[in-house]
Formats: sequence, C-alpha cells, structure tokens
Amino acid sequence: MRSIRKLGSAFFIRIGAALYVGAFMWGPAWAGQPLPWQMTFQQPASPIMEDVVALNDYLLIVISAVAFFVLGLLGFVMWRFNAHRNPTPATWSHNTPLEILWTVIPVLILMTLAVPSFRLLYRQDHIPPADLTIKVEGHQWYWSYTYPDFDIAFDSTMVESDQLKVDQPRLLTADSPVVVPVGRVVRVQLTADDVLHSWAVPALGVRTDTVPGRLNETWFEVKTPGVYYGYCAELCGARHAYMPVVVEAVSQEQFESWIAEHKVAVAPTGQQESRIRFSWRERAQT
Ligand SMILES: [Cu+2]
Repeated sequence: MRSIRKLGSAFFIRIGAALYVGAFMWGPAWAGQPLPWQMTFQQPASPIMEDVVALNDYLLIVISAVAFFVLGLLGFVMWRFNAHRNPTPATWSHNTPLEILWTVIPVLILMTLAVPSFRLLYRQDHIPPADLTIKVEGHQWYWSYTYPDFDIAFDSTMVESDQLKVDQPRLLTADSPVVVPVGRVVRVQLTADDVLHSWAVPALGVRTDTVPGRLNETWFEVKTPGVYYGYCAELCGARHAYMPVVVEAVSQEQFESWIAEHKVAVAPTGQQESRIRFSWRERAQT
C-alpha cells in the first residue's frame, strides 16, 4: 500500500513537473527551438502546426477515455467474475446486440479520429496561392537554398561549437538562415543531390523528404517573427546530425531589405526592386 502511495505521488510530481516545464516552455521568448526537459511540442508558429497540436490534444483525450474505459472494464470483470465471486460461469457465448454495439461504436470512434486527421493531411498537402517560393536542396551535409523569384542562392552549413556566438544553440545554428516574411505563404520545393534528406522545422509543422531526382513540395506561413530551428530528419550519413535548418521570420520591410542586400551580389541594382514589387502585387490580386 505504501509503495502504491509512493508511486502515486511520483506520478503527480511528474505531471506537475511536466505542467511547469510546459508553462515555462510556451512563453514567447522560447519559440523555435527545443529546451532541456521539454516534454511536449515546441510552441507552434504556423497555422499547420497549430492544427497538429490541436489534433494531438484531441487524440490524447479520445485515447485516454478509451484506455481508462477498457482498464475499468477489465478491473470490473476481474473483481466481479473471479472464481470466488462467480464459481459457476454462464454458458452462453453469443449476444448479437452486444456484438453489433462493440463493432459499431469503435467504428464511430475511428471515424471521429479519421475525419480531422485526413482534413489536416489535406491542408498540409494542398498549397495555397504562394507569395514566395524557396527551393531547398539537401547535400551531404549541408543545405542549399534558392529564391527563384529573386535570383538569390546560397549554401547553409552548421556553425561549429567553438565558433558560436552567445545565445546560438549548439548543433542547430547555421551560417546562413532562410529568411522569410511573416504572414506570407511560403511554398518550399525540395530535392536532394546525393541521398535522402528531410527538411524539418518542428515549430512550423514542416517535415518533408528531399529525394534525389524528385521534387517534393510543402508550405508554411510563419505567424510571429523569430528564429525557428530545425534539422535533417532522415538518416543521411556520417554528418546527418550536423546539418541544421534555421528559418528567420522577419517583417516585410526587413525581408525586402534582406533581398536587396543579397541581390546586389548577383544582379544589377534596380532590377530586384521591380521584381519584388511585381511579386507582391501579383499576390494581392489573387
Ligand atoms: Cu541529411
């Protein structure tokens, strides 16, 4: 009895700790990267990730209810129909109404799980009219990014631990982040030039394989400015753990000046200005 009480208090301490860490973690200052002792998702920063978290919470409620119901039923059967309490067992073996019920009810429960799940899957797969396209190419072991609308292309490699600045997370910091404007739909086209990789940013709800010879597509829209860290999520070789993804979401003005700054190196000035405006105007019409 004492050990059960001990177990019980350990359980509540754990739940309390999880709630504490959860509350701590969900503060806005901590968006976009994993934390020590983190037990749930990162703070969602895109509509898709919000839906993922909502679906997860909903599933957790349903599966907990099912698990507790089955556990209760088992306990009741063990207590009520054990050999002492029920020495002469009943001899019937079929009950049609009961069998229909225990088939139909689980089917209905599965439907209530399948509908929101498929809805989310469709939403992830169906790319809305995009404001910006970024092409991602996985290499052993770094990423290269292209902004075809603005003729910008660069490689992004991990910053080694001894070269990190203050507040830069180890193994998650890359030298050149992907810069995107907040509140804009970003279409991401992904491929690889050697082996399978996977471009994953947990807070944005993005995780799509990059496959040599194929083009995959995904999308995201960042709701709040910030730096969002991700990684390669497909075992791709010796330095698989050392190809982080960094997405920096900035305001529209900051994004445009970033574009202008990076564009200078590859194209004559003046040209990018008109292309930026053209790109945004095109979006406004759709
Ligand atoms: Cu990889």
